[in-house]
Amino acid sequence: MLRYVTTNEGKVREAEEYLEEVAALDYDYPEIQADSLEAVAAYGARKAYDYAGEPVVVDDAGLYLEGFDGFPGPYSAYVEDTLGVERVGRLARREDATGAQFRCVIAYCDGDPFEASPEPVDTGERRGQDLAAEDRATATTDETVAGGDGAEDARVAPVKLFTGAVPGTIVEPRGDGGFGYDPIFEHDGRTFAEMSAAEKNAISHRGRALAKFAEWYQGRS
Ligand code: ITT
Repeated sequence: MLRYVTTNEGKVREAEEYLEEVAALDYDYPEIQADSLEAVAAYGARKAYDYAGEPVVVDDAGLYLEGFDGFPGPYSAYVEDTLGVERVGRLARREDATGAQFRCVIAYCDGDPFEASPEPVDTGERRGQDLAAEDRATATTDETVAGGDGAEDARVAPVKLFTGAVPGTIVEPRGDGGFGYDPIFEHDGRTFAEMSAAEKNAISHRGRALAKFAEWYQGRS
């Protein structure tokens, strides 16, 4: 059984629309401090696989404010907990920095190596390289195999990554749906919190990453 590893029920609801046989695993995997979602997700997927012993998906996402050089990005959860969504929204609007993007990275790990597409799976051989830099370099590809995370203990199992992004504008909060930053993130005239889960999924960062993952995973199983 595929496990969607998250403490966030909103993510599970969205994932269920794409994946037939998936069960949530409420495991708070350690999140490393890194400047890419890829590194955080890859590390988390290896840790979660070690913990669960069955195929896992870890999903790391963030809000990137263009006028703030991508802040809060991989620190989005911390910023939501400390500042809160409304203040982030006010800050962005006050600074006229309302251009934004949501990004999502899905990391899959089942302990096995993958078909080498588009590049070889990582193994211990890549130890010692500047893996964080590699993660940054691969951040723009749609589908890649993660290099790692800079930590020694969770680097052995191969991880496959799928990414999705969606552009939007930061607005005053509207809507009751979704979660996290959804009420302040407008895309095509509506905030994500004003959309149904299906509508959000059809265009969202997570939906795009999940669609790529689901297609690949079907071919694999
Ligand atoms: P897990 O790590 O347990 O999966 P989380 O909510 O901490 O749960 P992330 O680290 O991926 O998940 O999320 C980073 C932040 O971005 C967090 O504040 C989320 O609420 C927010 N976020 C993630 N996806 C989002 C989405 O689709 N819409 C709005 N906010 C989102």
